Order: sequence, then structure tokens, then C-alpha cells
Amino acid sequence: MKETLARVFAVILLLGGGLSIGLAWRLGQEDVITLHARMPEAGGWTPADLTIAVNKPLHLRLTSDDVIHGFAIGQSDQPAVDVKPGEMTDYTVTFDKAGTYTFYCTRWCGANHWRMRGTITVTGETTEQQVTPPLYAQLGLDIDAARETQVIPVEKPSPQRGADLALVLPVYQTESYYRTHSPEQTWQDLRDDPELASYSNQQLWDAVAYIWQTNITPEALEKARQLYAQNCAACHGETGDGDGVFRGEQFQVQSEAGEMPSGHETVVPVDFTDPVRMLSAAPALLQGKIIRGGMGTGMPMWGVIFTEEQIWALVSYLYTFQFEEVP
Ligand code: HEC
Ligand SMILES: [Cu+2]
Repeated sequence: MKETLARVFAVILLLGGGLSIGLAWRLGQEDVITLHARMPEAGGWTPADLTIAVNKPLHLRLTSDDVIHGFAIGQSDQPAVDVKPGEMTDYTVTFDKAGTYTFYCTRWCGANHWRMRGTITVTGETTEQQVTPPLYAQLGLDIDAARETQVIPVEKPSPQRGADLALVLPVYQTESYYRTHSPEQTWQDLRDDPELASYSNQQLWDAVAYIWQTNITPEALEKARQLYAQNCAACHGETGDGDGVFRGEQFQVQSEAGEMPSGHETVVPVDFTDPVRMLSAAPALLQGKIIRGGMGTGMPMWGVIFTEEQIWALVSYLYTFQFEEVP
């Protein structure tokens, strides 16, 4: 009898112990959110909208229900992590500013990969922040207007050759000039300059390439090259000719509400090697398109993903498809 009692007691102890451990575990895990990744056609991120208070850590456990995805938060330095089927990846992030952030998939998981986004609302006091509108908006540029370069260079403009004119060009080399003028406008300004009357059209195009090159550092260009390979090449092509692997996909026009494509119209990715199109585009215009995306086309909006610096670097990188690069 005594022995049986002791046994029952032991079982109760064990059970009780187990229960309290379970309870402690649950309390500890309370604010951990399990975030499921699925290809956009199968639902994308679940949940797709997260909320956390400012300065409070957001604990996520990431897992995939189909293929490998990646997870990153836009405009953040925190590196992307892989999200694998059958595995849990812990990810913790703390926001020190209230606002809305975008998280997104970083691995090409299918034709709709870039639609795989979600939002994190960070609640708390919003500090008064002066938000400067992007340059294209400040300039009142109509970024959707049709453009066509009238004067096409015979040879690919070379910054190296253009450096010969460096001494006669100081006025045109400022960052604000570079960002607000298309290569063609810059060329025209040079052509109209009586001081430069003795130079040939091609020499002035080389000078335009030189002005471009002086407004981007090799480091920034290298970072942009990587961003382009990861985020843009699948549509615009490795060589910028618009012939990426997803070129064959139908670029369908989105509905006004931004729903998944259902329309019949298609728009193909822009060919960045086309001088008729690209030499008439100012950096401010390309920046605007990258920030905003192509209204209703397959061009994603990147404003919420990249920092301003990254977008300017990408813009400068796009001209490498027009100008010769200095080795
Ligand atoms: C899912 C496919 C897709 C991806 C990914 C994509 N684009 Fe595009 N992009 C397009 C399409 C389609 C257009 C044409 C849209 C339009 O004309 O409005 C376009 C247009 C543009 C334009 C406008 C060019 C012009 O002459 O008006 C720029 C600039 C651009 N993309 C840059 C980028 C950059 C930079 C990235 C990567 C960060 C990128 N795109 C990623 C599909 C894509
Ligand atoms: Cu994905």
C-alpha cells in the first residue's frame, strides 16, 4: 500500500513538473510569431501583416510550406535569411522608429516572386520627420511621357576618352546637374556651348559619359551590380537587353486595386541597351520609375525595399548599358 501511494505521488510529481515546464515554455514563446512562406500563387506570406510596438523585439520563426524562400526587411541593414521547407529559422528585429515597413522574399521562387511582400506596422510615437519628396516629384517630371533620343552617338560613349575634356567642363559635373539632365540634354548643352564648338559630336558624347562616371564611385557601382543581378536581371536581362528568364512570362496589367493579374494586356521589361530610350532619360526619371514601379505593369515598386542611396546607385548602374565602363 505504502509503495503504491509513493508511486502515485511520483507520477503526480512528474505530471505536475511537466505541466509547469510546458507553461513556462508557452509563456516564453508567447510573442513568437510563426511566419509561413508560400509561393505568391499559393498565398505568399501568412500572416502578411504584422504589428509590433516601437523598441520591442519582434520574434519571428520562419518556415516554408513549399520551396526555399528568403526573408528580408526593406531599407534595413539586417541580412536576408533563407526560409526552408521543414525547418524553422529564427529572426529577431527591433525597430527604433514607428512607421510601416515592408518585408519581402529575396529568392526567385517563381514568376510572381517579387509580389511576395508583407508589411510590419510599428506602433508608437511618430517623431516629426520631414519627408522630402523624391527628385522627380520636386521637378514635376512626367515620368510616363514618351521619350525619344534625337541624336544617337555613333560609338558607345567612353568616359575614358571623355576625360580629355575634363578641364573645359566644370559646370556640368555637379551632382545636381547630373541627376536632373538626361544624357541627351547634357550633350545638347555641351553642343550649344560656344567654347566647345571645335569638338566633334562623338567627343561630346564621350564627355557626357565622363560626367556620368564622375558622379558614381566604383564601390557604389559594384553594390548596384549585385542588387541588379539579384533583383532586376530576371526581367531586364543580365546584359540589360530586357531578355531575362521571365521575359517569356506574360506581363499582365494589374487591376486598379493592385490585385493579381487578370487582364489581357502585356508590357515587356524595358531594354536598357536601347539608346533611343535610355539616353533621353534623366537619372531623376529613372529614380522615379524605380521608386514607383510601372503603374499596372510587371515593374515592381522598389521605393519601400531599397534606400535612397541604393536607388541612386542602381540608376547610375543602368547607364553602364549605354556607356563604356572603365576597367
Ligand atoms: C518582374 C519583372 C521586373 C523586375 C523584377 C524589374 N523590372 Fe523594371 N520594368 C519591368 C517592366 C515590365 C517595365 C516596363 C514598365 C513600364 O513601361 O511602365 C520596367 C521598367 C523599368 C524602368 C523604366 C525604364 C524606362 O525607360 O522608362 C526602370 C528604370 C526599371 N524598370 C528598373 C528596374 C530595376 C532597377 C529593377 C531591379 C531593382 C527592376 N526594374 C526590376 C519589369 C521588371
Ligand atoms: Cu519566395
